[in-house]
Amino acid sequence: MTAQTATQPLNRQTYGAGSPAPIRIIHFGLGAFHRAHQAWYTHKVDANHEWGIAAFTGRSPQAAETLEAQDGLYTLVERAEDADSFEVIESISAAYDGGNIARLAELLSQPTTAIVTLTVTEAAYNLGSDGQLDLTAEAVAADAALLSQWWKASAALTGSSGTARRGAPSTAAARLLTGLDARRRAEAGPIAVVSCDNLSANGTAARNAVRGLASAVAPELAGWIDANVSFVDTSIDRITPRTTDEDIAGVAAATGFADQSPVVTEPFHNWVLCGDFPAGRPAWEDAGAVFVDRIEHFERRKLWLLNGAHSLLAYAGQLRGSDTVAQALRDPVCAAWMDEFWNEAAEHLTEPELKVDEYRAALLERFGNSRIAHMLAQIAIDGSSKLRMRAVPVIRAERAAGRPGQAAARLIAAWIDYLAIANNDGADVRDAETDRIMPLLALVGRDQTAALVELLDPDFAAEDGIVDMVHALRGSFQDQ
Ligand code: CS2
Repeated sequence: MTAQTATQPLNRQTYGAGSPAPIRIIHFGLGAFHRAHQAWYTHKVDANHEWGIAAFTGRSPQAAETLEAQDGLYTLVERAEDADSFEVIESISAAYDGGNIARLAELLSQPTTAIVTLTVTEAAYNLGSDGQLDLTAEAVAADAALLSQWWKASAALTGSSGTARRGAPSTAAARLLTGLDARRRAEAGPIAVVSCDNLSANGTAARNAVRGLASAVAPELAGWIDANVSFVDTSIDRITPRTTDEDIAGVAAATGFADQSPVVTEPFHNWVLCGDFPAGRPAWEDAGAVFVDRIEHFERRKLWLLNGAHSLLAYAGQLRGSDTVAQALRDPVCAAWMDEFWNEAAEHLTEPELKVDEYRAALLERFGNSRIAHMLAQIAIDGSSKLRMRAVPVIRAERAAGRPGQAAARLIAAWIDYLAIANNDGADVRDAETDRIMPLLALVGRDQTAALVELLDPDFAAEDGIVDMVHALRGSFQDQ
């Protein structure tokens, strides 16, 4: 494309797109990742415009306003090592503030609505270390109280749609539960809920979050969910850094559209799904999605090799002065730690179809793409919930095999050093569990290490040698 100077706004009229496709998919978490992944897959396979998405924001309502002003359209920039390519994505038919529960309920009451997808972050599931919904978490407790009050007052569960409701739930599980209750009352039939967050067994995680809340506030609804909601497991993959002002200017210069909300992503994409779609689905396989009967090993490969390495680079790399993934990879010390971590994890990724050597080689290329400025500080957010998926299971598997799990322990040590240094410097600790982490950072020495290891996994603190192994690795990041 040639560079242009004059730009025009991006919307269905200026772009010459047809009317938005009818809404059949509801999405929670209108971030860049959703738009680079599920919305892109849907766009690719929906030439007849049958599968529109209604996307609800999670934490930034502003995102819905910006996208609505463009009739849901946005530019996807595929950033390869040598060049960018640009494509306008048309699959989002409407964007809403996540607090718009009335609209959510209305859409979920339609029998034509077939799928709910989620990208709400690992931490937003509010699961405890036993994998069940943590009903004591402040936001969950507040939503449970609110829903009980609504349903008592409106007798919603016995059939009437009830009186005007005050307030709105803030957690994804409570919002979804409200929508599912509307669907149940409308007798709109079964539906698939598809978690696209980086959690192992993410379908079960979504079920535990939603069903856990239903059991606490409306057991009858829990029964309806068991009979009517299919929770699909997925492994999702596409590296998508946050959009910068420079990206916005670059899209305008290259395309002539003043898109206020483009997304930049890598060319690679992968989506593995396992589960039923009782009300139908787009033919995502036509864009490369893979439907399997068994998914755990694919999830482990992605969570350990890609995400685990990301977190290791995020903490160790920043401690050693890097800002991006590609920079950290150019630091031979970080690269060697990552390799060691991969070797350790690979011991437990033995199914031939995982093709671990090829996967590792591809990851080196993807991480090395220096035109993707994937900020380590972004990856470092919410380490507590991420490390429970990315480091803890590798240590467990290693110890079950009679080895210490040293490379995964280094990831935990780097996380603790990173938090301790941020705290000493008065910087923000960005983690959904900050309230639990901050008092632990006031401890010193081995006590601090033990407390943070215990936060990740209560069993680890008692298990011989784990805390000492992590503690011995602390303080080793800057001096090599
Ligand atoms: C990253 C992921 O921020 C993070 O925690 O590890 O967002 C990662 O980029 C994606 O899972 C890639 O598919």
